[in-house]
Amino acid sequence: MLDSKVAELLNDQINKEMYSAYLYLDFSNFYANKGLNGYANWYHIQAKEEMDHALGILNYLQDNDYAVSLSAIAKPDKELVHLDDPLKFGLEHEIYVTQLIHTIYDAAYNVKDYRTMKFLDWYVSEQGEEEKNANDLLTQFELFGNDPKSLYALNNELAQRTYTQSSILAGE
Ligand code: OFO
Repeated sequence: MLDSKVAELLNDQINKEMYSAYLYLDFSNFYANKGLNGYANWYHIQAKEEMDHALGILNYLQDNDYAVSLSAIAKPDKELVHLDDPLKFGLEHEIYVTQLIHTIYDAAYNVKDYRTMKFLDWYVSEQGEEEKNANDLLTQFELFGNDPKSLYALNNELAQRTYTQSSILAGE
């Protein structure tokens, strides 16, 4: 039986992960409209991964006999103007999500909920990777994004990204 505070935080996190997916779809649309289909592809796949993260938590709550309750997903509210705006907001957003995951981890730790801590280990590592990816995207753009040929090459590189289902759902 899950502690009610831990379960509520996990339930809220489903919404936060779905919002992340929405936010990244918004970034993808921005780049598609700018003709940068590689960047659009990268964020489209990122959105799918975020949905996997949401489903991973939903499954965990269901497996632990918690009645999941879904709430409305907010409209992405970032004003995107410059080509690097999504990259900056993306890094900021991942740092924020890391804090959310750590808050749930703290709540689980406080009630000695070792099962949830073990479950959240995957999300803790994933956030480390995602902060790094977001930081790398921004650094590459800062280094090369102002040169059209380099931007063309970067965009082509990002077009190669393909989706693989997150391992958090591998048991499905
Ligand atoms: Fe859900 O992985 Fe980052 O935000």
